Amino acid sequence: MTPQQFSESLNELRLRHESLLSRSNQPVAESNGIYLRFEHPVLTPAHIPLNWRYDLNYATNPALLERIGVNAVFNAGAMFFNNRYVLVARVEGNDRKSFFAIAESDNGLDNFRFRDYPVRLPQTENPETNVYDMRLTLHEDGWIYGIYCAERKDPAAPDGDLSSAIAAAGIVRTKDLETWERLPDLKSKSQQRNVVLHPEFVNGKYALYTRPQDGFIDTGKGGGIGWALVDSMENAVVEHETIIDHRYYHTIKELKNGEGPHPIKTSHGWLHLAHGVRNCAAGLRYVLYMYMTSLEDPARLIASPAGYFMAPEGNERVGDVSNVLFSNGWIANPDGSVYIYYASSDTRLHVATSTIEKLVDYCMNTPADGMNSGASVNTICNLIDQNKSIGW
Ligand code: M1P
Repeated sequence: MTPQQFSESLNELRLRHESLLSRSNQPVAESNGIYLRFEHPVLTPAHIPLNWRYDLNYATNPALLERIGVNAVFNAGAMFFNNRYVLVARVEGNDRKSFFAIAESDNGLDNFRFRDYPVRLPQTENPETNVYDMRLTLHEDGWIYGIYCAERKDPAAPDGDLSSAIAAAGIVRTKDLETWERLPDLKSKSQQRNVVLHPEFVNGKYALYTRPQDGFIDTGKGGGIGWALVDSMENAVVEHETIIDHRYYHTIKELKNGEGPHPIKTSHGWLHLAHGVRNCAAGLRYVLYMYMTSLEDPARLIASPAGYFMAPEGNERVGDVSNVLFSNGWIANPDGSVYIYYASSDTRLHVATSTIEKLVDYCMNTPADGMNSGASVNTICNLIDQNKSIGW
């Protein structure tokens, strides 16, 4: 390219990028009444700033080639901070390494822009190979905690096994989402992924949602979403874990499940968003589901609507790891609306909107799983009878 062509191509690249970043996002008309999906994802690899990907110097990159590719932007922790909607996204490079990067928007629905640099995460003395899926919790102790999966190669893997890994919960905290203090990883007898900090003290202790698992991928005997009280986040140790949301045969969470973002407090109880996984001929299928726990005892289940809340649809079904919806971030607004940030197929991040009122209604009034086909038919027949009795 001549210098003139270089500057024209760069200009084109900038315009395309800017038009993507400033594109407005509208709800799609079709809805089940519970939530609204939006027409565009809020973050994709194409949202990554150009100066993270291109050497923009004509002298060293005269053909304007992309030097550092980004494969996916997904699974974001979320919070409202300093009057902005903030997402801590999982960014995965073409080199398969994930890292965190913060994108912000004024309205939470579109115009998300990444900050100047990705997050430089402090390391422990045993540096991890890969990090992902940060859950953000503004705790009543005044700190914002980020808990994420810290993945390391399994030191006990036999020669030639380059896949076995160990999942642990990495912990950082911050007051400003700029400077991060690394705390020791969560100590637990089992491997852990999808660990989430509850925002309030419970009996004077920090409360964690856990997901005990025997292996890196398989939860094995890990029975579901766990609950553990720990004395301190500076040396967090799981001494005792109870399962609060179990996995069951022939349900959407038969194979495994995991807490999403930290639950939202409502006057009816704590609202939880989680993911459930089942296996099928096409591979693992990840869907989102909800449940509620009691205000008096956040570990006690009070509502468990059957089945999934959201499942992959249309283009969401296709991506790097197809047939996956995953969420680790949502934001409850003061007006009662809730913005749910969910990723599809480990590739891109979307938003869906609902309200506390609708989500509580959904949880409390959707029939629970009867655990067999006959019970499901009875539930439908009861509804038909009720409707017939009022002339429908
Ligand atoms: O690929 C789907 C998801 O798999 C993992 O989640 P879980 O531990 O529940 O199986 C995570 O790697 C997650 O990031 C990913 O979206």
